[in-house]
Amino acid sequence: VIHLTIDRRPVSVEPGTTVLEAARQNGIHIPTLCYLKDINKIGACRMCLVEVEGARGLQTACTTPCTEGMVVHTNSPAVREARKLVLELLLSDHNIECPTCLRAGNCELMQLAQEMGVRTVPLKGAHHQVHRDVESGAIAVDSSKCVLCQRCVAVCREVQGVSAISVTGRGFESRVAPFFGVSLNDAACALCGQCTVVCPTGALTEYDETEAVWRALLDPTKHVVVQTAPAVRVQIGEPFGLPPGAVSTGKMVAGLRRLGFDQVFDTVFSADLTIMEEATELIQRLQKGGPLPLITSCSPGWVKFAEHFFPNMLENLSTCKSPQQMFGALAKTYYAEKAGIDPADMVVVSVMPCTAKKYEANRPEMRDSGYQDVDYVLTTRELARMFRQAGIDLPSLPDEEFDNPLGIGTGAGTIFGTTGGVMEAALRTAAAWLEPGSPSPKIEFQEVRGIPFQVREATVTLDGVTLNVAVANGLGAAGWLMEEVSAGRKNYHFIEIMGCPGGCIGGGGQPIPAKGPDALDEVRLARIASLYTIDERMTIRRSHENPAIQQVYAEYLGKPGSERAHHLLHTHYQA
Ligand code: HC1
Repeated sequence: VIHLTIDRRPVSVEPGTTVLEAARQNGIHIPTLCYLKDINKIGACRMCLVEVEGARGLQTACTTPCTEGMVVHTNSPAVREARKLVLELLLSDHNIECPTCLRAGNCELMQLAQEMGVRTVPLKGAHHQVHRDVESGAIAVDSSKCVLCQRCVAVCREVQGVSAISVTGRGFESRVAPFFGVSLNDAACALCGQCTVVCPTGALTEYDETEAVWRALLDPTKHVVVQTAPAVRVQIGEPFGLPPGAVSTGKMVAGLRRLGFDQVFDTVFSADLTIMEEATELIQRLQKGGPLPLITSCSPGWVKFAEHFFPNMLENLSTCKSPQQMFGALAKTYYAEKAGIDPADMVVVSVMPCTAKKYEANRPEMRDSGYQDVDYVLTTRELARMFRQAGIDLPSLPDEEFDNPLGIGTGAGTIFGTTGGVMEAALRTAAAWLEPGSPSPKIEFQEVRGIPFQVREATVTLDGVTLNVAVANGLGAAGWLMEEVSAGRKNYHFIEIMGCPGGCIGGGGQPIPAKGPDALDEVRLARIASLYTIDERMTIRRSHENPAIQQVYAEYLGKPGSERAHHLLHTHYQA
């Protein structure tokens, strides 16, 4: 144990602890900007400068290890002056059109400027060149708001294992961009949006489609329907001050009706549909001997990553479209027919915790209804902004129910939103189908739950056959797992991969925690717990028991894997 003094307070820490960690462990606040717990400790921004007695000059707390007898001052006049100067320098080259920025109200740079008492930006001089990139239609890049903290670079490399972006150029030419300065759209970027979650400013954000959705809602010739992803219901309360993971399903539905959507539907319905098709595909592949492992394909960031980096594995990906896309295809066919609406006059909007879903909706093959199946994708953050623009205070709304029939979902479809959930939902139905006489078919598969360090492995016995399964969340883990499988070092029958840490509840379009990205782990766990609670409380917890799903097969699709189901609900991938 090491003993030191921080701000005249005696403190004891384990060897290897940095001054920043020691301060945090003891409730002493040191401001940070580039620092990201366990991911980015590069001391680049100099916001965490502290005074260490006997050391030459000020030290960065995030990179300085504690030593025996050290005496640290975190709040001396020299420290405050240095931090203020650092901020003034950053702001002198920053686009300070703050009221119009998407991050207004939730910008770490602005919070720090307030904290440090910066009242003017006295330094004038040269500026970085400004580059903006919205070509992907999923993520927007604005270098005029970038502080070069490199959190985005670190998360892309260390967590996601993609390394799509880096700092290119020198001096005032420097900016964060893919190699050779190309657009994100032309890079091997998965568009997962994890960079947007850790960006402290408005330099990296979701591509905003709220105006387009407002226009559709105001167009009297359009029938506008909305679907909401499983994870959104446990995220949307957070920007309105509800605790992380607060279940806000009914209030969200009420809010969407007040925005003017004609029908408010649930992606949980089509998650159940995905299970019907995917469990059928799993059983067929098991019976025919492959190709195995079957790998889930509902996470579009993961699909894009696989297309870039593992083209040899594409035949292992389930041909099932994601629930978002199954919903769109059915909305503009089955629902349009039932409701007597011309699909040309229908607008399908999704609310997703994901930036890659915007890209998925725009993929050219996602037009099996004869139209673009999903017209607009809003992230959870965009929906929160629309609620605010409409003066809707979510917590004070009453609870309302989804519309029918595309609004009926089960517990299985709900847990799609967390890592392990798609696997568990598929196993619930596969178990029931393979063991029809079983007196108590298994519902909860605890062995595939939780956020694994890299990959969670389990064996599951169905109808006397032992299946090896694996669950990976985050593209870094996915890449590692695919290397193992490609090399033949690991053998599985079924793999679930979600592109973001924790699954969709940790997606690139999630609300950014008020406490900053270091609170993400805690927030993700709260959201996961809430999804399992919703599942536990539902009377129908298996997808094939969803009456609306039974109805859509009886009235329209025939049976799982039918020709029509294949036409509307399945897809292909491009190496
Ligand atoms: Fe997801 Fe999915 S679970 S991909 O994480 O399969 O985004 O929530 O909507 O499509 O259902 C996201 C979440 C979401 C799809 C479903």
